[in-house]
Order: sequence, then C-alpha cells, then structure tokens
Amino acid sequence: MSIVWPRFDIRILTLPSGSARVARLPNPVFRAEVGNSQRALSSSKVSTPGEPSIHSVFEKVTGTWQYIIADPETKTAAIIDSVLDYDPVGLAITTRSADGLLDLAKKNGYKIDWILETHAHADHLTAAAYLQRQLEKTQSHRPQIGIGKRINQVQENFGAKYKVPKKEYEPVFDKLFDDDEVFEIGNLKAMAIHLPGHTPDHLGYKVGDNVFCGDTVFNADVGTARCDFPGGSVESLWESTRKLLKMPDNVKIWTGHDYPPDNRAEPMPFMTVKEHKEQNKHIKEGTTKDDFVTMRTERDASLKAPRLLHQSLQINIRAGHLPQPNEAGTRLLHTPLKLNTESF
Ligand SMILES: N[C@@H](CCC(=O)N[C@@H](CS)C(=O)NCC(=O)O)C(=O)O
Ligand SMILES: [Fe+2]
Repeated sequence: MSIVWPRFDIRILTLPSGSARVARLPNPVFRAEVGNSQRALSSSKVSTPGEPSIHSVFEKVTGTWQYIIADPETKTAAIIDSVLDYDPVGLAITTRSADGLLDLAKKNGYKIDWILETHAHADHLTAAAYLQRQLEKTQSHRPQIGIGKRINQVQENFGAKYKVPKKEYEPVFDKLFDDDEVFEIGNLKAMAIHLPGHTPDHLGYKVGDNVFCGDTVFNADVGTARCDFPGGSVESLWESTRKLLKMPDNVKIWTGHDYPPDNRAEPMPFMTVKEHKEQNKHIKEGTTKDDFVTMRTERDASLKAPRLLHQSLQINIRAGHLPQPNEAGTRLLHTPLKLNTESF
C-alpha cells in the first residue's frame, strides 16, 4: 500500500528581535517565505540585550505556529509547540515538521535546552518526545520538556478516559512550571505565565518583549481560542486576555495557530498588544466581559471537535511518546465511536 502524502508547506520567518527590518506588508499582513524547504526570510542579526532571536515555522496542515527562540549570545534555544505529523487516513506518524525544526536549529548552531508546550493540544500531536530523543543523540545534554504544573489534572482526566496506563504519562514531563516561574534560556530570562481558558493547564512564555501565548489570543481577524474543552472556561480566557492586553503596547503576542480568513493570504505569527487592542475582533477596546462571554459561548456551541482530537490527546498527555506495544506488538490509540441509533 502506498501512501500519498500531502505537501507540507513550511513557512519560516526568522526575526532577529530588535531588528528594524521587521517586514510587514501592509499592516497586518506579514511577509513570510513559503515553500517546501526551510528558508529564512531575514538573516541580519541585530540583537538587543534581553531579546531573543525568533524563528517561526508554520505547519499548514493543522495551522500551527512552531517557534524556536534563541539567546543570540550563547546560542542556547527553546522550541515551543512542535508538531508531529499525523495522517488520519493512513494512520501514519511522520517527522517531517520536527526534522525541519532540527535542521533549523542545527543550521543556526543552536543548543536546545528546552522543549516547551503551552498546553496539551487537542488538534495536533506534539513532537516533544521525538525532538528530545534526537537532540539527546546530537547534543552533549538532554533538553527538558516543560509544561504548566496543572498538566496532571489533564493527564488524569484523559488518561482515565482513554485508559492510558499511568506509567506512560506520569514521568514524561521533566519540568512543571509554577505560575510566574522565571527560568533561563542561556542568558535570557523567560517567564511562564498561567493563561487558562482554552485549557486549565495553559501557559504563555514571556521572553523580553515577546509572549508566546499559545491558544489564548489568535490574530485580530481570527480572535481568540475556543473554551469548550474539558476544564476550559470562557471567564478564565477573558481574564487571560486581560493579562496579555495589560502588557506594554509594543509587546509582540506570538500566537499558537493561525486560520487566515479568505481575505488574508498569509499566516502571521504575531501582532502587538496595541494592534490587538485596536483590531482584535473578540477583545478589542470597548468589548465588555459580558459581550465576550456571550460571543465565545455561542461560537463554541457551533464548533465541531478538532479532526485529530483523540489521537492528539492520547499522544500529548504522554508528551509525544507513543503508546507501548501490546502483547501482539501493536501500538494502539483508541477512537470512541459515535452512534446515532439505539439499535446497537
Ligand atoms: N478545524 C480545526 C479546528 C481546530 C481548533 O479547534 N482549534 C482550536 C485551537 S486547538 C481553536 O481554539 N479554534 C478557535 C475557533 O475556531 O474559534 C481542526 O479540526 O483541527
Ligand atoms: Fe489548542
């Protein structure tokens, strides 16, 4: 049986933070290179103390922005929200997107200290465990996989639902971040910020004047993340958006996904706090909490479950490790059946 793979367009933007050469076409359309090969848009390195170099890589199949953020001085780096490719028809996992991140890190001479997750994603599989295993072989040390400390609630909930043995999810995360915990990426200071709403464990990572906000705020013409997953809360998401929009106007909010509407051709990795306050269709200035709660609740009631919901959750509570093979040597994921008849 031969599997025909979709072409995975990878979009990469290398943004030396602090650079005056940030290319925006016309605002808010962002220039990004598109193609099947890894290409960096900008190679000029103008570094500002405390600010990272940022590479954003778009995975088109699930609309996910993956990031590599690096300390320009020490070349120490973190990968945020990587994707493991999954073909729901062929039931095959491949590592093209993750290998793209590894190539990008290698090309830039980065030493990856951290593989960070903003939350247990319900729409795509994480490549964290795969990246960790590959990097362990090529670096002198093993990068740590980090996530918010409330991941254990999420693991227990979905672990019970999908009958995942505890030993397959308990030891998988190396670092559970506390709220507002400060950690280092080389000489850069990073902070884990609790941003619940989409999921209860959800974190953003702030580095310099950048927040990697995962699925909290999307670009202004998309709005915000859904809150109908277990442990999600529209009220909490509203409060999380307040935390973000209270930051200084120049702070860049790098989003976890982009789903460009028909009138926008290219995915964009970030918009500033100021741009969100002026333009975000769900939370711009003048929006009240009640407006938001009504809008988000109505929208969530109309959304279908993500295509890769079951596969994602079972892999992601394991930090991207695969299920152990059963006695027959087969690795299995569960998919619940929907029955629309009582005759069964
Ligand atoms: N059609 C996509 C849906 C993905 C999805 O539900 N995305 C989440 C983030 S994981 C979201 O917040 N969407 C916001 C919305 O559609 O309002 C899929 O099947 O994967
Ligand atoms: Fe998500």
